[in-house]
This record gives sequence, structure tokens and C-alpha cells, in this order.
Amino acid sequence: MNGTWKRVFRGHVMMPMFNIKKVSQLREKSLLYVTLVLVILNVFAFSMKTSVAQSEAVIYVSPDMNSAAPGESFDIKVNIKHAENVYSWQFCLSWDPTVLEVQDVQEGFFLNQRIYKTIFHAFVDNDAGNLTVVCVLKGEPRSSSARGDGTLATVTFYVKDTGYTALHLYDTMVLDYDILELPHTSEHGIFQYGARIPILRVDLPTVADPLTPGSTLDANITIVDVANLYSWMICLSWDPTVLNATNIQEGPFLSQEGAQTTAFDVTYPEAGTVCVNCTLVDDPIVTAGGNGTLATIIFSVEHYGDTILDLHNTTLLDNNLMEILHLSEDGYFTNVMGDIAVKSIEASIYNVTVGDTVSITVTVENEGNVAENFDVLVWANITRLRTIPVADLASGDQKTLTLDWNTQNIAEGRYVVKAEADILPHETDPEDNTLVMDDVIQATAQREAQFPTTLIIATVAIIVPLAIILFYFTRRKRSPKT
Ligand SMILES: [Ca+2]
Ligand SMILES: [Ca+2]
Repeated sequence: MNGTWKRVFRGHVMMPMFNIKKVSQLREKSLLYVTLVLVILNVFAFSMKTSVAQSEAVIYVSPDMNSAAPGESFDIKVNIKHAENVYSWQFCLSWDPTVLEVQDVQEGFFLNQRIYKTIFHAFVDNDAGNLTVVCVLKGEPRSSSARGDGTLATVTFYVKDTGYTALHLYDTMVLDYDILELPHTSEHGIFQYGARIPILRVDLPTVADPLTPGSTLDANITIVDVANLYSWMICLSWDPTVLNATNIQEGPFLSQEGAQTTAFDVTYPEAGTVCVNCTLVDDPIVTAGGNGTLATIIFSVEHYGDTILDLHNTTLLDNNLMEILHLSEDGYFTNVMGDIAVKSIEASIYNVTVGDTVSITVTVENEGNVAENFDVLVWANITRLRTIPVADLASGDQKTLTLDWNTQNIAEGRYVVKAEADILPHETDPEDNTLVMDDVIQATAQREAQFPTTLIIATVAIIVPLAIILFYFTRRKRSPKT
């Protein structure tokens, strides 16, 4: 379980088509006309296929999770990212009108870029709990089209009561100068205060040791805090090289342990994905509430590896076949035990004369259960001598690394040498990744040719008396005889 919170409504895309001639008048006509045209066009909008752009634009509510006490206000931004050539835009937003009402809607700077003229209008219906906001560049040239990321509008909500609601974006439109639709997706927000949103999640068993290939893993799809559940649908995707779904069984929750009749259906759209739906079929209609297990997916572990168990396309319906707002939480499976260890580090010589080349030998071992790629850094005090890459070291294998340290430019002194292997993303034992050499390396400077003081003293000691003796001897020889 990785604690990732995802919203329920994902990838909701509207691709309306409309009369280009009519919309092309937008740039000249009055504010009311513009907004009416957009709204009317939207009523008659229908879906069309579009090719997916390389980096498709996204319109999204920010922040995605919101909370404030009754009586308080809070702001959300409706932002756009990865946009290109935007000349006008529209979005609709809905919420539960018993929980929130809109106080204000302000234009963001995305389209006007703080310099261009725009027509901006917001229609708010606090009784129904929705608003429509439109914005178009007003008589500006094609080159003024907006791109990149920015804020379309800021919406201020007032909290009327405790509860929760989706801040649901729909009927979003992004148009270029030629009134051509720009493909995009939208992502919704959630408000929650003093009430718990149902959570759909993947529950995996806690195991003491990693599951070896061949073992079985039971993943439960569970629901928490749901009321009036009548029908549910989920898809789950994972890495099929790591796990293989061998069986899917209905959980006891919706049938209330068999007291109610259900229809349970499983499909496998592609390798590594399963979609499951389950509906109550009793007449008169019954529902289930509270917490429980919807389904159990039995996996066999294929290999060492890790994978997210991604819950998507989840839908919960109540007895009126209305969607139940919920959060979903993915699972995460791993049986990888990463553990690199530096086993030894030695030098060819420890008493070094500056200028010597010292050969350093490092032995590393993969004590984990999968092959690893990593770097080993060798240090002398605070200087990095070398980074040695190790590629694809198999589980249980050792590798000896050597490097020649040229000490030509180092200062005299003590050198503490150590080897440091990368901490793997899934490292289970980081302590043994660093090893310091047992002995320090002592570097001394080369002896320069010494001034021969002793020799000079000795020479002086011999030569001076000799000279004196010679001097007196000579004088005596020269003195005349009397
Ligand atoms: Ca380790
Ligand atoms: Ca270890």
C-alpha cells in the first residue's frame, strides 16, 4: 500500500463539435452573445474522436483536495497545463449545493497574459450547484494565443455544511484562433470536511519475508465507509512479468455473505489488467453499507520485481444508479531485497612517498536477490578518487574493482581511504554499503638532496688545524739563523 490518493473521476474528456461560422463571430460580438453562443453550442455538443497530442493539455482543479469548516471560505484554481495556441476556453464545474456555494469567480492570467483584452464571464447557479465560465481573447491577433501553463480562473467557495463533494469539471473546451478544438483531459477536485469519503483500495498481506517466485499472493479489493452500495466496477493493472492473476473471487461485502444475490463478472482486457463488476440483482432492491471486501484476486508470483497494483476506472453506484463519490488507493507489491555490500578495501602500500602510485582494491558483493547496477565511490579523506560503475552484478556475486591512485599532487599527511557503494532505491541494509580501509595511508614528501653540513664540519675540523700547522711550520723554516 503506497498511500497514493487518486480521484475517482479520471480522464473525463469532452470533445464538442459546433458550427465554426457562428463561433468565429465571437471575437467581435458582445460579452453576452459570446457567452450565450458558447453555452448554447455546448448544449448541442457531442463527442468526436481526436488523435491524442504528444503532450496533451490538462485542465485541473488545484489543489485537488480541499477542506474548510462551515462558515469559512476557500479558493480553488482551475488551471491548465501543456496548452498550445489557446484563443478561448470554457469549463463547467459542479458541486453538492447542500455543502458549498460559490461566492466569487475571478479570471486568471493564462489567456490575457496580463496584456491582452479578453471577454470573461461566469454563470453561477448555486441552487443547482454548478457554474459555467467562458473566456475569449477580444479582437487580438493570432499571435496573442496563449500557451504553456497557467490559471484559467479562481473560484471562491463558501462552506455551508459539513460533508464532501466532488469539484467536478465537465464540458471543458479549449479552442485555437481558428476555432479548432484542442484535445485535452480534465482532473477534478474534492472538498471534504467532517465526513468520511468512501475509500476503495488494494489491500495486500503483510509478509515477514519476500515472496519468492512460485508463491501465492492474495490481493483484496476493499471498501471503507460506503453507504447504499448497489453496484461496483473496478479495473486493476500491474506488471505481468512480476505477477500473474490466477483466480478472482467475489468478496462477501456486496452479497452480505450470501444473504443477497449478486451478478459477478470478470474480464481480462490485456495482460496485466483485470476488470471486475458486481451488481445486486434482488427485487426489491437491497444495498450494502459499511466496510468490507469486494473481491480477492489471487496472484502467483512470477519473478523478483516490484509493481504498483493500479486501481482505475472505478465506479460505485447507489440504489438510484447514481455514482458514489469515493477515493481510491493503489497497492504496491515488491519482493526485491536490494543489498549491496563493500566487503573489503586494501591498498598496495600504506607508507607512501608523494608521487608513488597506490593500487587500491575494493571488493563488492550483491547480497540482495536481484541483479543490480550501481556506482562505487572511492574517497581519500574528502577527495573523491574515482567513481567506478558496476553493471548487472548478479545476486550472490562478488566483483573486485581496482584503481591506481596517482599521489603526485597530494600533500603530506594521513589519508583515510574508504569505498562507498550507492544506496539502492530498495536497499534493505544500507550500513554495509560503506567500508573504511583498516590502515590509514601515510604520505611523506620525497627527501630532497640534503646540504652536507656534516661533511663541511668534518672538512673544516681537519683543514683548519692542518692550515695552522702548515702556517707555523712555514714561518719557522723562513726565520733567519742567528
Ligand atoms: Ca547494503
Ligand atoms: Ca548486507
